[in-house]
Amino acid sequence: MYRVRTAKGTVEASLRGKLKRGGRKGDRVVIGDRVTVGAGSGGARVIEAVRPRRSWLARRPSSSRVDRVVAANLDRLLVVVSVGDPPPSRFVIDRMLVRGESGGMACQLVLNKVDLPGCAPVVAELMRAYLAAGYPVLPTSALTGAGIEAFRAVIEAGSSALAGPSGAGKSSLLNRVEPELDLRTRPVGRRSRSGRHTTVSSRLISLSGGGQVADTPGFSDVGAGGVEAAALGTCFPEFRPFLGHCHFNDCTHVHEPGCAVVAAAGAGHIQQERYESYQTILEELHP
Ligand SMILES: Nc1nc2c(ncn2[C@@H]2O[C@H](COP(=O)(O)OP(=O)(O)OP(=O)(O)O)[C@@H](O)[C@H]2O)c(=O)[nH]1
Ligand SMILES: [Mg+2]
Ligand SMILES: [Zn+2]
Repeated sequence: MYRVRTAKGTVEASLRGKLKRGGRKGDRVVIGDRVTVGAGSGGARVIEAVRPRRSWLARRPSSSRVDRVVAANLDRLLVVVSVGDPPPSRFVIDRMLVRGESGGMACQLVLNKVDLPGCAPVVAELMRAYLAAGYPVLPTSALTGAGIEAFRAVIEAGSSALAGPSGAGKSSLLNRVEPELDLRTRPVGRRSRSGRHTTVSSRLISLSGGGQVADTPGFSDVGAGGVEAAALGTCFPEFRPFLGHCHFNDCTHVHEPGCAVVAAAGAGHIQQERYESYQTILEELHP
């Protein structure tokens, strides 16, 4: 059953059979979808059609070869990582940003747990790196409340998805903004292998101050995919000024002579770590 918000309030509806079959191809009805609801037998309501999506958040479970869309039609993706416990991985951040860019969402980075002792150099380095790449960066602490008003201002406008490794503090941040939500959270060390993710299903939450936010289960790894190899460069905002200036039209920006992206990386206009993430993701798309 799905909960569908309509002009006359929220209704429960099931899926028309032909839409159910889409689920096997990874194309399910997800939070944020705009749907048409009709009458089924015996007064039940049925989702009959799903409108085309203007944006989407997809991931590829490690056990699967197809992407699964987990949220649709949201304005932005907030990639939430903790600056310690668990420690951040630049590659995981980059891969999530590519997911957001390729899904048509505006992306921001949230650095949570800035209260942790000794984290200042990590925070400073990540802020420098991602501001330089063109992303807004929000340092926060769900524990002390640092940065929470700035975080609130972002999520109370339009619609957002929070994604990031399990234990980064996504649910804790939402609880800090709106304690009434009372979302389940759990210490990082107490995650057994079977129940690694505390948040197990995605939901779209309407905040009392406006805005809607999807609290999704932690993505320890979103996997590569969702983007054509030829379009991967456009998912790195700081590459964009150089795209179209390579010697070859179909340049992959790896080994070609006269590549403007490689030259920009060599000259320090593109960070080495970001360029390496690009190469690694490209290899995953093109095994
Ligand atoms: N020190 C510190 N701990 C935090 C902070 N935010 C969250 N935590 C702790 O980190 C742990 C994980 O937080 P959750 O909010 O459950 O993490 P999550 O990202 O929602 O995890 P999943 O639902 O599994 O994806 C909990 O023990 C929180 O109390 C913070 O800003 N500082
Ligand atoms: Mg959670
Ligand atoms: Zn090139």
